[in-house]
Amino acid sequence: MKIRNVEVLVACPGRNFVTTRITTDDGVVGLGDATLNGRELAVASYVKDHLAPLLEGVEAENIERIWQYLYRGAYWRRGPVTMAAIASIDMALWDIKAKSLGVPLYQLLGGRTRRHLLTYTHATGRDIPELFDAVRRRQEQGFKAIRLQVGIPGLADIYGVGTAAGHTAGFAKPLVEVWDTPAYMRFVPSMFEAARNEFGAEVPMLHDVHHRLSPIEAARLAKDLEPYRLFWLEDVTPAENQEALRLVRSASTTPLAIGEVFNTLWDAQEILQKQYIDYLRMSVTHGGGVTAMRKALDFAATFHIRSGMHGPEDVSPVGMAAAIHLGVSIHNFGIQEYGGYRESTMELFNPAFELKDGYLTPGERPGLGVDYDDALAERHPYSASYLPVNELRDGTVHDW
Ligand code: EZ4
Ligand code: CO
Repeated sequence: MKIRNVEVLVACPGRNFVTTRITTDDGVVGLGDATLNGRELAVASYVKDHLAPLLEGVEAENIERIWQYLYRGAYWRRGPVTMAAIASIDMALWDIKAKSLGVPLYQLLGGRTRRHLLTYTHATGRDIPELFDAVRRRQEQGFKAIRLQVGIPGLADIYGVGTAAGHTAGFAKPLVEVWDTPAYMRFVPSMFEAARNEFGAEVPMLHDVHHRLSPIEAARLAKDLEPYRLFWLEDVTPAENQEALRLVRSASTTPLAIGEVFNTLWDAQEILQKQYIDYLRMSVTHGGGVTAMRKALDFAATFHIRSGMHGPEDVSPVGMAAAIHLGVSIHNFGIQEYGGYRESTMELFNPAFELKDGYLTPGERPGLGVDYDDALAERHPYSASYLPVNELRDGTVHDW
């Protein structure tokens, strides 16, 4: 079974998605997610201009070899553009192999280790009452675990809340958000105190700091939030300097999750080995595909670290399907983020996975269980869009 062609499909059914489609000489079609929010066309070019020509005529069955060929063979390794491109090829090849054998992908990964996957979704509000309404709506939809993000008094827009909330299509230039660390650190613990009083001790609650704190600030926030027993505190500090997490770890027992911007196991090596985190946030889409993520999560397992794969709306349903198949097969699954998709996105990809009562199942369709509707995609052309950037009150660029 040889690769006949590799296509790159770009569409914007409300937000941009990049999808790699591989067709074999006997007509089996596989899909892979290559979406890199705000840098979509760079990955599209990487696949179209640099990978597709190398893959035509190659045996589609040899997934591990192809992964090594694309990773080692390029000389230039790692980085989000390269790894999202490789991930999309890898996903498409796993999709093809499972379809050609007539089984859902998780069967090739060792079968199921659990019935279904616990998910968490997002609740946001400009203030606490609005946030609590959002939490109630999410609970009514069946979600058990919820990420809470709230506006900070005095700040117009902050991560996850405000005009850029959802940061989807139509931001042809990045919006600017204004950030104030002391204001944030004063307010967030009071929000979680109120949330525990309102919703009780049992609801798993999460929070995303989005890389905004220095190590000593992160340590204090983790400590201040300790009484509210978060499921996890995410991206407390930018993780380029991983040794910085030692300070946060020694200050509190609030569980930590990091890794949504990581692309390879090497990016996570130190925080895994030193057990600085509890959940690894790398996604299949940005972590080099099913082949690489399986290895990364097996490695994490030896340090008692569980999966918490990134699952916002900008990981396409193809990437989400890959995460779900992997999640039901690994032993050290933790939780799956599920941002949810608008209807136009679900129509475009027609995923077999199902969300019921806050739990995801992969479905039983062969392969990843996703399609691609070319006619529908044509009605939603690419539209340049960027995430916001963040500035301090004096105009200093800050982490977003
Ligand atoms: O801002 O996916 O945990 N989720 C997140 C996301 C990220 C976007 C970046 O493309 O932090 O909402
Ligand atoms: Co995040």
